[in-house]
Amino acid sequence: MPELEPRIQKIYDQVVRRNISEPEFHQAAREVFESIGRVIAKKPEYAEASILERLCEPERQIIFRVPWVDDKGRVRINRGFRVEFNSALGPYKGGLRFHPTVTLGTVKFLGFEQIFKNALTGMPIGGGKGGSDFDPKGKSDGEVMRFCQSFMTELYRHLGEYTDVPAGDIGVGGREIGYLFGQYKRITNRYESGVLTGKGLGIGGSLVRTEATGYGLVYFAQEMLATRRESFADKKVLVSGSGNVALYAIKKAQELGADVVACSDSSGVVYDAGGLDFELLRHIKEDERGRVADYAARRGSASVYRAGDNLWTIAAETKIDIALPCATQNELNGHDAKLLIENGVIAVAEGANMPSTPEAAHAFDEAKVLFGPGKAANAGGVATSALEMQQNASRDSWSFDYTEDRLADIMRGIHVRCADTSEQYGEPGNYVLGANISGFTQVANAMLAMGLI
Ligand code: NDP
Ligand code: 2IT
Repeated sequence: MPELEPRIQKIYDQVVRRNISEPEFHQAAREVFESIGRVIAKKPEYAEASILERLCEPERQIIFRVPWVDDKGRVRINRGFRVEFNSALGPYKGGLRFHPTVTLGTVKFLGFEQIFKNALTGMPIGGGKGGSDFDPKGKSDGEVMRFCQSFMTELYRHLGEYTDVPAGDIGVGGREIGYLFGQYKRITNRYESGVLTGKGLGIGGSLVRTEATGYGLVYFAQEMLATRRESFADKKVLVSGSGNVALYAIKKAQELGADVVACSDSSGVVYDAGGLDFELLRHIKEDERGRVADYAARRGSASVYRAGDNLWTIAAETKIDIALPCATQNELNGHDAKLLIENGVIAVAEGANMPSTPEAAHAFDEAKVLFGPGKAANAGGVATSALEMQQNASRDSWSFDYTEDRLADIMRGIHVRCADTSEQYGEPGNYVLGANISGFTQVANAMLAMGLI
């Protein structure tokens, strides 16, 4: 692991001390810090104004009790979080994650990443994130609704279209956003469409928001590939996960001529040597809320299901050209990266937030594999959320094609920003460096312009 400059190391040590037991937050902060030393050396005004120290301290952190009643009439208690990290560029913006592993540290790492990601989109949105340790798996619609209503009964007072605008993330999709929006509307007596994004099409949602993160990821990867005169055509691709991001990454990669051979969930891996059947997979995951094992069972001999397996080891069996991790943080480790590199991977683009461990990310960098970090590569989701906010503010709704064109433009813009910045700092093609420095500079300049905030 690269060492930090002494001045930056001191700030990092303080972050660790002040945020004990939050290893994912430390990891996300360190990754940004590794890039920022060079900016501070060039622009001492950032250090003089303690910008880095301020950036690591959320503007506000909200933790609350979420009581709800299950179908058996039992009272259940979960913990709710919203970390309003930075509003220098606009209202706090970022998703809500419902997963049993969610802690304050998870939400802080996600909120921290979101600050730079949102800056990279070039849109006027600050960074925030929220969620709960509630597990929607196996819960009835009624249970999910009662949970969402209780969650919003506390959270509503902190939200607003000019204040804080949540959306989905793991375990939070159109169903949950609908219940949350309904409760917000009821409590406030306002039809404030722009307070949440990822809404259904009949209640102020935007076309393309469902597809946006996965499509945007593939657009970003396509731009990276083009720098080496490569494309998705005839490439063999692995996609981890099988949720919202994974599904639409699979769809767009297939549309561009790729052969996507495998995906996964937390129970196992499905490997179709002849390519995944997207429509069947989408139907099982979205309409039936099923598992990849159900998909494999329905595909019969076209498909092999491997319970509990590691998706990335498929690279040892068949040559994989492109890897798109789209499940969760730290799902691709140094060992997996080595395997992918040894077997000829040319590009890795992160659909999930921080799916590569630091060891994996450094291995890709050293091997000169094209590596698109999540804060750049998966920014299409939040960017399309900002397009949803624009439509809500103007009481308009745009066509699918127009919205997708805007998304594609935004992803090209992010790629240019990352590529230009990495070149400016002497490491052309280092998208991690480019994304961190470009995102940081925009936020830091806005903070300086607004005085001591
Ligand atoms: P979904 O809930 O739709 O899907 C998540 C997928 O990842 C599922 O297949 C799930 O499997 C798997 N997964 C989740 N947690 C784990 C775990 N601990 N171990 C193994 N597998 C796991 O979420 P999304 O597709 O929305 O999110 C996926 C990633 O993309 C996350 O990192 C999220 O932060 C990021 N992201 C999402 C955006 C969005 O717009 N939705 C935007 C940008 C980034 P299982 O069903 O078995 O849990
Ligand atoms: O990680 C992310 O960027 C998201 N989950 C989407 C956030 C949003 O506000 O659309």
